[in-house]
Amino acid sequence: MTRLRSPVRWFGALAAGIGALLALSGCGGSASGVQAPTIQPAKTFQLTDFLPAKPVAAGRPTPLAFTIQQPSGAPLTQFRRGPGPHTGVHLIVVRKDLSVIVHHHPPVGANGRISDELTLPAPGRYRVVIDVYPQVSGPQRNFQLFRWITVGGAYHAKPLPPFASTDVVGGYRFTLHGTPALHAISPAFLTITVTRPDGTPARFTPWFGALAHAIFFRAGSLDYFHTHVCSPGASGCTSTLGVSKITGSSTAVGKLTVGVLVPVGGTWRLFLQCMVDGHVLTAPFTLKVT
Ligand SMILES: [Cu+2]
Repeated sequence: MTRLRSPVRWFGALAAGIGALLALSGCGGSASGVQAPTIQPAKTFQLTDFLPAKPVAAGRPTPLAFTIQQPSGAPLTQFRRGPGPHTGVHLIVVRKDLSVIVHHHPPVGANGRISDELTLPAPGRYRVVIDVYPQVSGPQRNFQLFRWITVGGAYHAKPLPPFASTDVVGGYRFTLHGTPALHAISPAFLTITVTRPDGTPARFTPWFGALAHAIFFRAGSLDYFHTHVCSPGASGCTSTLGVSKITGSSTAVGKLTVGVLVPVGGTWRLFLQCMVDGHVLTAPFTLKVT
């Protein structure tokens, strides 16, 4: 999905280059009497008036705001709605070394302005992924827009932890069963069980429209994908990558069948997020994809 927009950007750059060449060679001037074609910049969705515009301080609440501009130039104000997770605007901020993740679904103002606040704990660069579900007719599904935020200070990258099948978060134990064999563009499933601190199976509370969110980032390039586990019978839970589709499921208390679908091989970090007993839990797993 991240790749869909690049040809458009490339065309925009090409168009700008041709425009510059025409101007340099004098072909576009009215003096010659030749009518050159007028080439407009490529029309795409883009972010405008993004905040923060400057590096921010670690550990302090920072306003984050932006408007999504439509190809027409007007702000995007209509977003998909409904009970599932594929609605509105998803804001995901990840540190370059994948040691920190923030996942919000900020509200959208009537004028399309999206305003949020986040606290980034440590210096370094953070990738902002804005996953947008517009309410538009036609085949357009969701798309992503990107920015970087810099947190001032000396950056010390944390090495990515190796694969481990168990992750304990706030006393809740996430266990990945079996050894996953994962391949790019090929849908696969991970069976993960979650138990409470007292050992009983965790009961998931729907959060942002899903029982669990599986957010995938590739180490180094920060390629991104996102799948969901929804309540049985829920709609709007399927993620699509090209012609591949995937939907997670939960058939027993404390059990998640998590869909994995990523565009390229490499080392990926899965951030599995769910709400249990009023706590939002984020369990990261390192995965190898061939
Ligand atoms: Cu999600």
